[in-house]
Amino acid sequence: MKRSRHFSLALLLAGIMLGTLMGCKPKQVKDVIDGDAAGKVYVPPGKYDELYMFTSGGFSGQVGVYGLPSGRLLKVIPVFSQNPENGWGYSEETKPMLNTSGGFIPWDDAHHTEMSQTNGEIDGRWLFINGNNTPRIARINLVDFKTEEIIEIPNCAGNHASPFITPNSEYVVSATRFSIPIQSNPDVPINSYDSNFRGTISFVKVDKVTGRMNIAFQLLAPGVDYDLSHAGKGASDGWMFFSCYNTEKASTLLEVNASQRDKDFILALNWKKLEEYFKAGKAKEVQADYAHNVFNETTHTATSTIEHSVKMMNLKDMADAAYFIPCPKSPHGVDVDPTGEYIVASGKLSAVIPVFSFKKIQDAIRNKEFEGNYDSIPVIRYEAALAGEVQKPGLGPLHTEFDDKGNAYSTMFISSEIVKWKVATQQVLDRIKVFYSPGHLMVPGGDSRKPYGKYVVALNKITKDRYLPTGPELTQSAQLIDISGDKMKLLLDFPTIGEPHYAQAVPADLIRKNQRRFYKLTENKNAYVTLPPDVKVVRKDKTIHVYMTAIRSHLTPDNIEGVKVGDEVIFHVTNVEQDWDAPHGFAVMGNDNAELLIMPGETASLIWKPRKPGVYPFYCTDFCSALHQEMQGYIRVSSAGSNTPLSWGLGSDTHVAKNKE
Ligand code: K7E
Ligand code: CUA
Repeated sequence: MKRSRHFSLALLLAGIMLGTLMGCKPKQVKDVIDGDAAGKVYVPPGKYDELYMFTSGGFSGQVGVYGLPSGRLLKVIPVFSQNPENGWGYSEETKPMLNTSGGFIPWDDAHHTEMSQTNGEIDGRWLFINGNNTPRIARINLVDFKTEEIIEIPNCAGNHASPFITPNSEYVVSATRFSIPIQSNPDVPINSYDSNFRGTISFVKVDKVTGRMNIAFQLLAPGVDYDLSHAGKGASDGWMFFSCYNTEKASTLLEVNASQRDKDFILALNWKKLEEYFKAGKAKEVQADYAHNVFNETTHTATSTIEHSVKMMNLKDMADAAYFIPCPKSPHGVDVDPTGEYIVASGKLSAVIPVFSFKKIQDAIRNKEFEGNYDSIPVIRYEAALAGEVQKPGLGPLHTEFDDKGNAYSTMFISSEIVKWKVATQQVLDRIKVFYSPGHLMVPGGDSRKPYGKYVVALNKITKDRYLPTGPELTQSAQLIDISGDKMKLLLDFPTIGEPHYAQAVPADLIRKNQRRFYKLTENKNAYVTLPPDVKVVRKDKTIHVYMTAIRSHLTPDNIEGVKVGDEVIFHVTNVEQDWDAPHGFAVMGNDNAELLIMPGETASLIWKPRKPGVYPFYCTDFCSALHQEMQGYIRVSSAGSNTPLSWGLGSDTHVAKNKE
């Protein structure tokens, strides 16, 4: 009996997928390309784009920075993955950023960009992003587009409902996608899911001035899958909403077994109340190891500290702080409109999009309009919380963003379209095809209290025939759509790095005016910072430190002798330029890590272990001047037993090491 139900559900899913493949799409879907599309996306040479867009790099672990409306890629910011282009995660200064309680982990799966907010508006200071696989949250400083901090989230598996921010950047919040056995002995049978598996929700405090993160408290929560989240704002400020699936608590064949119940949940948390409980001392300290990595902008060096405990509260003991709201069919996105009154939940297999009213949720709580409990948490009656449903939006609703005119835009993964509807009436106004299968979508400022509007960007999972083919592995893509009029109009397709789950965009001025152009040498506190008179080479046992400078167009020293096989050479290169756009690179023949790309005023270090005697060239890897090709030198390596003295020089200025070997 049970088996046949599984089978028929699988058939239904297969039918939907087949329908998509065979191109059966809902009627009235139009492919509208704006007649003046070229004019609307053309940014003449030498002119700037109107907006910065930040995309998550998905399985690349990085962040992409694009200009809109041109779609030009401006930068890849390395976050959770090593990046040979600039030595991120390879240089000695940056390696600690990728440290975790489980050691050095040079890759992750990044999903949600989240910019800091003041008063519910994007303030352009920091960009947060989650590492999904090895649970981590990173913070990028938008003054220099550099990852400045990464904190690991313990007691978490699949840091997916993360990092969603509260309206004054009080917290970035993270919830587990996968429930797991938490605490004491986690070695339990998988089929004991129901009794042993739990979720956690972490409130990570953000310092108002420095942006520094620390885990304030964690909540032990029912053992379901927490998928996505958004903070309340305006009317609903102080609350946080999470989509939950697998309320069936299945641990195998979730495709079928987690799709049994007609409704799963939205979890509504009163975080201000939870904060009060926490301040009143309701949390227990539990043992948990996690790394907290910080990049210091004056030492240009990261440190990694392992922390050993977190404060935990059990959600079911937190009276009046948590409520479930039934939500059809495995909800994915949960999005809050700019006023904070409407909470939109997208059930992946649902035929409607439910829109909940914050006011009605509050009334229902006051009047105890509950249909029962789930794991000791009251479940509000669906109708009591509902403002209305968007009827026939399309197939496979995933995510919703908002414009500045009271409209919402939702992605339909299966029917490959964006649907525009009116938030207050839930009436569908327009729809446009996208190519193909959008996940998230993004309106600039579209998850904040003050959307900028003008465009929506579809972040598509499948590109198939949209670009020149590149073998089996194809690019991901974004599509820019004009939403300034009543009808949505397609303007531009452009490829993206990795898989762009979520993205955010803001008017360029908000960020451009704060840009750092170089690091001041006078403020460089790196342990190996070197100014021209202090250039030297120092042996400490089998480690040789080269205190090197780089300036157009020479590296000092450029001749080094006295290195022996078995030594480890560390080149500490200070770029002594004090000018915008004057980086130098550094590589030495056979170095088995990556190059260094050193910004003006910065110091970076690279380890090199020569394997056999010889003379090895090193050079600047960034074409920095007319005499860039001359920016080169040699290092001589002698056999292990040789007595070649350690010496270095530039031109006629040569030195021999005074220190004893
Ligand atoms: Cu929908 Cu990870 Cu936000 Cu991808 S998630 S699409
Ligand atoms: Cu410095 Cu090329």
